[in-house]
Amino acid sequence: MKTLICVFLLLQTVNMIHCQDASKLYRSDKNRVYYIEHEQFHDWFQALTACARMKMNLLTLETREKSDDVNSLVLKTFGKSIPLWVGAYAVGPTHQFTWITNGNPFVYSFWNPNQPDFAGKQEFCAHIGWGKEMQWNDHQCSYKCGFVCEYPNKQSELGDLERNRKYSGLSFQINNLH
Ligand SMILES: [Ca+2]
Repeated sequence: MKTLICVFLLLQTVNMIHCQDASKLYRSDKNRVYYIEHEQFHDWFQALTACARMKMNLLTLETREKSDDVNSLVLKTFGKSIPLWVGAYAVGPTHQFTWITNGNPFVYSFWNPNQPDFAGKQEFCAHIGWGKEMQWNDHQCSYKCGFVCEYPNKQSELGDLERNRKYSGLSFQINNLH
């Protein structure tokens, strides 16, 4: 039985390490933690799933303040604008762009001029990083690029980090913390 538990824990640990690369956790100027995948490209559904596996959400950007914070983090970290999926989808016959974590339609937006254009009537997923200032664009959901995840709320954010740290037995640091 003990052996069985050990094997289970080992598998869980491997799974945890596999799911979250701690070097991709970044702290923003506004003291928020984001997971930014910028090396391995995913389509929108793969990005959604990858965040969920880490008990995170594909990013929601409902305010200018938060959008500016994320844009600033990306531009500072990578030195340029890069396309990254966020958690927004054009829902229903009117193609109303909607945040998938809470179902709210866009109030604030930072679309690149002439976007969203639903090009070819095939662009229903939203990403940031389309233009030098990280403007937004709609793209085919099958397009492959990076993505940004966030913890569901500020309380669980530190709790999850701490749990991951204990669970995996790894010591890691969040980028920009030190
Ligand atoms: Ca477009």
